[in-house]
Amino acid sequence: MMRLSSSSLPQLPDRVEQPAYDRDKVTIGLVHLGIGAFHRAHQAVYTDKILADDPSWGICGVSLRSADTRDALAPQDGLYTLKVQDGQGERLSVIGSIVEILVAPENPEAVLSRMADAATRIVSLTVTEKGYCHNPATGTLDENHPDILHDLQNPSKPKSAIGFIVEALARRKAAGAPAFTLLTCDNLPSNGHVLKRVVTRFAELRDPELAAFVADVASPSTMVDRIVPATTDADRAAITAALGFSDAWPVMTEPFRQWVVEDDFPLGRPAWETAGVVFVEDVSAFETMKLRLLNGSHSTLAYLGYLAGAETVADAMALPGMEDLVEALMRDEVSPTLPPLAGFDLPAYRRALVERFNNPALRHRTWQIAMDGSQKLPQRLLGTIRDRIQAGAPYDRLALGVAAWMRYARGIDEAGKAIDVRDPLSARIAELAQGSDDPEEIAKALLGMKEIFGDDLGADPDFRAQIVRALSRLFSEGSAAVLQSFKKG
Ligand code: CS2
Repeated sequence: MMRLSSSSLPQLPDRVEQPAYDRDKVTIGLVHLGIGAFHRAHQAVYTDKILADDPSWGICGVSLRSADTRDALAPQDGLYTLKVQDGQGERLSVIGSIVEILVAPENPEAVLSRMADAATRIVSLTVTEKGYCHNPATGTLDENHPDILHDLQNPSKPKSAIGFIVEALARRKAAGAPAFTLLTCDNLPSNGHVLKRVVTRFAELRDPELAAFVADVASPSTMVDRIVPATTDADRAAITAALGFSDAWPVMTEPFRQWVVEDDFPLGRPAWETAGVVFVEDVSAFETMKLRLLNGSHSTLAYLGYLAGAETVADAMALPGMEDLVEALMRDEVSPTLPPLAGFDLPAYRRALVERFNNPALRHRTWQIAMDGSQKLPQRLLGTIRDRIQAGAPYDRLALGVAAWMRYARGIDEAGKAIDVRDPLSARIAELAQGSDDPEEIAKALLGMKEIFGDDLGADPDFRAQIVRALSRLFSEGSAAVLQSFKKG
């Protein structure tokens, strides 16, 4: 079987959409840190749509850790297939906007010179929550993070996104070149502010003059949304069969996509609005809505679903009681906390979420969403809980989500088997919570983790009582039975 590449484009089946521009004319204007599946199903797709009008915005994708993506895409000239699917059908497109791929650990210098190049006007990121090397409860730089300590010692051989950004900005400053715009696309509240805060603090630790330059960098906040499960071998085989060419690195996604961006790009930006991006002055209301409704529900259903034996989100939604729980969580507990969005149909948004979670064509594993819970909980569930407490309003479903995280992150499933918990804090969580199976003790130990629960929530007696109640039910009845009790009618 021949490989997908520039030379195979003319032979692809007609139904496969192709880049509508001459890729040889595309030059690099944007460097993206973290070219995982999400970037390739989201920002790279929006950019693919504008390159015919302006070929100066090609993407240089950077992997900060593994060489997998480069190794898979280099023989394919950077091309890959995007499969958009739901219960009704599927659409295939070959995406061509990534024209260079660099692997940071192999050659940090190549990454830094690409970022420092005057033609690079935007540096965007999808490095996941933990990639910001910050304290998730406060949104400030974790100055004891091993990568941060390393990057302060070795500024020209950084490991973290933060280290790369600051060193590249230092080089631009030294060359008298203007700073690029930072564009974070991770699921963090006020993501642009958080990024700006951590890079400025990091620069301060290096040199105060550099910090002044970094403090002036534009760092608009964004809200990104598209559900993108990890690609499987079965996906690769299906794409290869459909294309007649093999594709080692396709991405699977849903029809829905949304990107809301604050319009602050001193060196210019792609005309992404022509591809459906919404530019606004302040993205925070969109961000809060998406993080609390979509991601808050996602995490809740991932932990409860995993514990009840559901492999995918769609399987979890099919558990008796789950859909009712998620609907009530969104409607009664989350929605009243959301800032107003003029003209926005919130009930329709919630209905669409339920439908998206039920998408039968996506095999989105609960285990994938369950990852990095310590980094996700604060913005997905805990902020909402704080608002409910302040309003004197009930929040038992939200508390159940947090308790399910504890039950999961402790690392032992309902049958007594080990769970493969992926979380930067997994070792500490296990140490704190595995010694006992008493809900009181587990809640007490985990609520003491201030980097997750802050100084306030962990010490709130009502919150603790709710967590203990939910955890006790999860231990004594099991997740499936707890879910059943939410079943309507
Ligand atoms: C998910 C998100 O993995 C997760 O934690 O909740 O990746 C989610 O699919 C996206 O934010 C959807 O836009």
